[in-house]
Amino acid sequence: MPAKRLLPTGFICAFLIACGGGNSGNTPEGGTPTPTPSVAIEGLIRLNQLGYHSQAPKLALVPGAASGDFEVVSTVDNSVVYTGSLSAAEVWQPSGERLRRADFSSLTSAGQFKLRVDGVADSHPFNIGGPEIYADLHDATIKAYYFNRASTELLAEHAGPFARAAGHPDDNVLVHASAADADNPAGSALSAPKGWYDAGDYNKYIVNSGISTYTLLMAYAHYPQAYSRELNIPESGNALPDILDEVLWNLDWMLAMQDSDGGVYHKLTTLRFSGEQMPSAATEPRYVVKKSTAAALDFAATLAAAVRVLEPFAAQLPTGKLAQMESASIAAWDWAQANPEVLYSQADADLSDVHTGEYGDWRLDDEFAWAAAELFLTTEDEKYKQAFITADMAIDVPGWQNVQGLAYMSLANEGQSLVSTEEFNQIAGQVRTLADTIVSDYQASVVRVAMNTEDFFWGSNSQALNKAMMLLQAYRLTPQSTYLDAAYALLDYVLGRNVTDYSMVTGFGERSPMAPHHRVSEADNVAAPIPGFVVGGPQPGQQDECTYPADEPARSYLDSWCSYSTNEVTINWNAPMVYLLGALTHIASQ
Ligand SMILES: [Ca+2]
Ligand SMILES: [Ca+2]
Repeated sequence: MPAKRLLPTGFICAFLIACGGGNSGNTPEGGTPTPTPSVAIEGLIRLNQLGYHSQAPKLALVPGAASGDFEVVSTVDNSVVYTGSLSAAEVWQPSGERLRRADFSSLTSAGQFKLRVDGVADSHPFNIGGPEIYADLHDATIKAYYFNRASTELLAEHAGPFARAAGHPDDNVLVHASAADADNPAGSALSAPKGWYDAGDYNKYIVNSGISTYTLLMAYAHYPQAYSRELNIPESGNALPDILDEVLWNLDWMLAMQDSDGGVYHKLTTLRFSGEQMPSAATEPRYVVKKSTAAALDFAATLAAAVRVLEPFAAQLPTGKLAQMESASIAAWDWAQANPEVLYSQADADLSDVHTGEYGDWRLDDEFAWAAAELFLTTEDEKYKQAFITADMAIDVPGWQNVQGLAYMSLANEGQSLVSTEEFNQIAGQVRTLADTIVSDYQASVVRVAMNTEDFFWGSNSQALNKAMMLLQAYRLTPQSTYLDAAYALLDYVLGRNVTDYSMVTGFGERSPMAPHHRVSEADNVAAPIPGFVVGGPQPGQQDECTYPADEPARSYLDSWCSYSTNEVTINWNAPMVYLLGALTHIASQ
């Protein structure tokens, strides 16, 4: 492998995003040097490495062996600005560690600080400030989608050191035998360009595109004020907010994945994962494979939601685009009605030569419920409302396989004028019940984060972020501070107030992943990973059989290319982070 180039300080800011928030944690010039405290206690102080909104709760985790008071000191002049007492030491079950909390929520003055505890190394520097402190991070988490665009060259003017040649034109995609029909025999070709690479690999999967694209659409729809900044993408400066330009890049691909009978191909893929190559070098044949019910329903839901969110911009879109999306959505729904149990499994004989991500799902009531809810809100046709009621799905934290929470999210935000009071109360009641459970877990947690042992599964960071997104749905119905506090705690967790001491977003925080399982970042000859990607996070499965520093669910994380089970990136893990940052930034500015 070639030697990697190191980036000069500030390079990412200069080329990629209009940085200016100053939340990089650099020591300011001219301050009194901080004396090194004596370190006798093993373990680190862990906190949100990006920082805290002034009005937000502010907690840090301190090793249980420490005791007494803690101090918050200014990084500018080393003055003590706050003193408090540590909580009692308790074991946090998911990590097995004895931990104490330092609560400095009542410190609201803006500035850059460190936390100091006798016998422990000083914390990473962190900021307290206004709504703008997450602006650069928010922009980067959206721009990550641009960096994962298929079928296009990334120019230096937009991508800086991460400029790259185009790859995967996807204008000559083969029809796999599992997808063949009279119109499209096996081996015939079709065109399905654009879209985003799903993750660290170069394939494109409809199921995971659904929840990701929907979440970005709602991020904009619920907090449009948070999307006025431009992201320096090719479409910056046109009449559309850049986040919607980004979404359209993927919607164009999704539309091309629909067959003439309304069915939707499950994925566009090579037969095996490619090597650690740049996109332009990964030229193996690509296929559309079997049409599945899950793909049809996730497609139907996402396209229906897109029609509503994009409607105000109809004049800026190609003529007929919204009508095309709506009829595509309805056609996919109709196909799923006629084909309600076409499951996708690579254990089946007709897919035995396909070895890439499966996104298999054996329970589809939730996909029916979600597509029904979105089509009801878009068309106002009562038959879809009835289908949602018939699916009879209780709310849950959303994930790619478990999407009924998205139905409740849409209905709670947009359904009030379309359903009876009793029906709306039921929908809102489900949202509040879920949020109240998350709040109870938050309040009962030793670390004051609503992450229990069972939440540490593959992509645990997205579980944290999707819980936060659902808390915000309850907050939108009833602006109760505990919903917001529990959501802030989940953000803190992902940004460093976790036992790994990593801020789990590439390029952000004093210690962030340097070797994500992301082919472009691995192959691009730039030492730094592409910024703005949320990695999967700790979970005890260790399916990649790499060597991990610990086995406990909350500690089983490895910053290595090897660790595809904790250190990969995907479009559905970034999306709830985009949503959360937009929401909290907007709420903090009120
Ligand atoms: Ca734009
Ligand atoms: Ca499902």
